[in-house]
Amino acid sequence: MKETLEKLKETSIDLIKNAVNFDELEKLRVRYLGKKGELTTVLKGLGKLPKEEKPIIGKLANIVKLEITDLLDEKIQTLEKKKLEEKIMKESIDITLPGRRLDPGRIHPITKILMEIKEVFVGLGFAVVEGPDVETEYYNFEALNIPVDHPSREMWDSFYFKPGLLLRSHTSPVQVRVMEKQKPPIKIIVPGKCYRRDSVDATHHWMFHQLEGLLIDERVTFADLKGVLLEFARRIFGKERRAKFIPSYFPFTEPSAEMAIDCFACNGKGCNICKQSGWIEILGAGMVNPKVLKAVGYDPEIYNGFAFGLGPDRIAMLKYRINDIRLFYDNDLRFLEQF
Ligand code: 2NL
Repeated sequence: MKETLEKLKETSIDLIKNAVNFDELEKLRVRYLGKKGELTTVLKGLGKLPKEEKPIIGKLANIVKLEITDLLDEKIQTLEKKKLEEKIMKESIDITLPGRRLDPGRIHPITKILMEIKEVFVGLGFAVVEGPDVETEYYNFEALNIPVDHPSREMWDSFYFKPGLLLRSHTSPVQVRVMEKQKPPIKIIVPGKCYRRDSVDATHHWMFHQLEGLLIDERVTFADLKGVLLEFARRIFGKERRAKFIPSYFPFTEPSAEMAIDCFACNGKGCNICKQSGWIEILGAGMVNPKVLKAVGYDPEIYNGFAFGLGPDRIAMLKYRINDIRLFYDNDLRFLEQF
């Protein structure tokens, strides 16, 4: 009997030690300590033993039972610990894994050129002003000395909401609004969107940008205009640029001129960009027409000034060598991602 117990103890300890999961462990518990378990059977059979063996075997059987119970408890704890460790391993974050790449987007080429141009004029002391895209005929045309029979006032050249109300065809009305509200000196630039009923092609779009400038003070000269605009041209297209001013016409300036710079691509020798002429027209300008000054209540005998208008779309096309204005407005990432 004693040997049976010793053997039972040995195998059970061995099996419990080698158990790899709770299932196996539970089976072993039933096998030894269950109602019909091997050890239980021994304990139940104690009564049938001879009197002198009873206490010895009984004591031994109880020791074995305690040992098995302890070992089972211990093993349960070991398995639980192992299970927890596995869970932690599985759920932990691998901080060495590279993160998902963010694509934060980028600056649109028109925005980029506007930032560059604004930087130049702000550096020269100009303030940046913006105004409404929807304008009245008065601010868009009348105050700017654009006569009623001027072609741009016809229905097919501007987007009208109703008679007297339209999408602005240039940014000039904003300057008129500023002059109405403020006394000279005035030194502003006005960037913004403009709208005209043009057919879309490589150089035209029904929505485009304009940036106009206005300087009003006492005794302003055409030399002031040339100084400011030459500085602008050199800052955007290179400090070696030269400029020429070609007589032109605008209803809101007198005299008026187109400003051309020597070609920044060929230094005036003649190339594709300047169409072999060596010169590139970059803006229109002039001395503000006294009629415009009168319309906003300024005395042209005291105040005068210069104004200019340029197309950021065109400037960006020249500077970044883009040959189609539609690329700015198609929202094609293959194009936009290059900026
Ligand atoms: C061009 C020419 C120009 C102006 C715009 C202006 C505005 C006021 C008074 C006088 Cl309020 N003039 N603006 C003057 C000359 C030319 O734009 O070719 N732009 C793309």
